[in-house]
Amino acid sequence: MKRALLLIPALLTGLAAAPSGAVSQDLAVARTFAPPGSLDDGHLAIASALTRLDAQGEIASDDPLPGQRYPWRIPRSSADRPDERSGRLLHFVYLVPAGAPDDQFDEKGILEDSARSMNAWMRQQTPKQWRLDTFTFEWDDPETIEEDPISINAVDFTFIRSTKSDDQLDSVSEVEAELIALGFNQSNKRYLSYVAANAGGVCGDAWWTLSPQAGAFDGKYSDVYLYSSSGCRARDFAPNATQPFFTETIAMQEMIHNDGAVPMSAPHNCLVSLLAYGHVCTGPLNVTPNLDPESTDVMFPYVGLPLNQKFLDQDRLDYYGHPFPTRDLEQGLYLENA
Ligand SMILES: [Ca+2]
Ligand SMILES: [Ca+2]
Ligand SMILES: [Ca+2]
Ligand SMILES: [Ca+2]
Repeated sequence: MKRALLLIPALLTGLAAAPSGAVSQDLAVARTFAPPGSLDDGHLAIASALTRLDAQGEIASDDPLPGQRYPWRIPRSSADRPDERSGRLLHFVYLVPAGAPDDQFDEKGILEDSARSMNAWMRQQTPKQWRLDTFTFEWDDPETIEEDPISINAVDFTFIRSTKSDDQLDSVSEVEAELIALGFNQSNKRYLSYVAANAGGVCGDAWWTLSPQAGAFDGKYSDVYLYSSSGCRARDFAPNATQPFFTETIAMQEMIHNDGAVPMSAPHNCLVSLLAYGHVCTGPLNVTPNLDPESTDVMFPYVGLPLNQKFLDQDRLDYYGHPFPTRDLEQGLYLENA
C-alpha cells in the first residue's frame, strides 16, 4: 500500500473547495482543528520549570513532582517495555522535540489518566475498549518504614526526547518517520503520540484511508500536538482516569481515524471541504460550527467540547455499527469486547 500525504496548502482557512484531482492515493491525513476565532500565536514556551535538579545536577527521581496524580511517580522508559499481553496493542508515546519543554506528563500520571479515561469513555459509548499496552512496576511506600512494595499496573508510555525540532515533528508523516527510525514500527502495534510541538490550528492528525471498502485498516500512527493553538485546548487533560477532557477529544478522534473512519460514503461525512473528509458534519462549518447537530460527535472536525460531552456515532449510521457494507469501527483492529 502506498503512503501519501494529501497536499493541502492552507490548513486553517482550508474549508474551501477541494483541489480537483488531488484524491489519487488511498491513504490520507485527517486532522482535528481549533475552532474558528480561537487561534493565537501559540509559541512554545522553551523553559521547563518542572525539571528539578538536585545539588549534583542530576534529576531527583524520588521526590513527588508538582501536580503528580498518584502517590508514586511512574517510571520513565525510552523503550517499549515487554508486553503483558499477546495480540495487537495500542502503544503510547510522549515525544518531546529538541528545545521543547519536558513537562513530565508521563511521570506525573497525567498521560496515564488520559489513556485510561479514553477507555472509560469507549466503554460508555460501545461494548468495546482499546487494547492498551501496559506494564507493572513495584512501588514501596516511603511513608511506611518497612519494605512493603505493591504492584502498580500502568499504561506503557515511551518517552522520547528527540534531536529533531518542533517544525520537524509537527505532522503525522514526520512523527511516523521519527518513530520508525527509532524502531517503533512493530506489526502488532499502533502508536498514538502526544507530541510537545505546535502545529498551529491543527490539534492532531492521523493516517486514514479514502477507500470505503469493508475490512481491517490500520493507519498505525496518530498524533496530538500539545502546544498547538490555544483553541485546541490540547493540554486540558482528563483530571482523572474516568473523565476525559479536551486532550482526549483530539486523541480519540485521531485513533479512530486510524481505523479508516469516517468512511467517505457515510451519510454525515463532511464533504464541505477536502480538509474535512473523514469527519462528520452537516452544514457550512466555517460559519457556525457550534450549531451543527454533528458538533457533539467525536469525529466532528473541530474540538469544541471535552470528550465527556461528545458521542460516538450516536445514530449508528456513519462509522460504528452502521448498516452499510463499508468500513466499520466495530471491527477495529485494536478494540476488544470490554
Ligand atoms: Ca509494551
Ligand atoms: Ca515502605
Ligand atoms: Ca513539519
Ligand atoms: Ca452519526
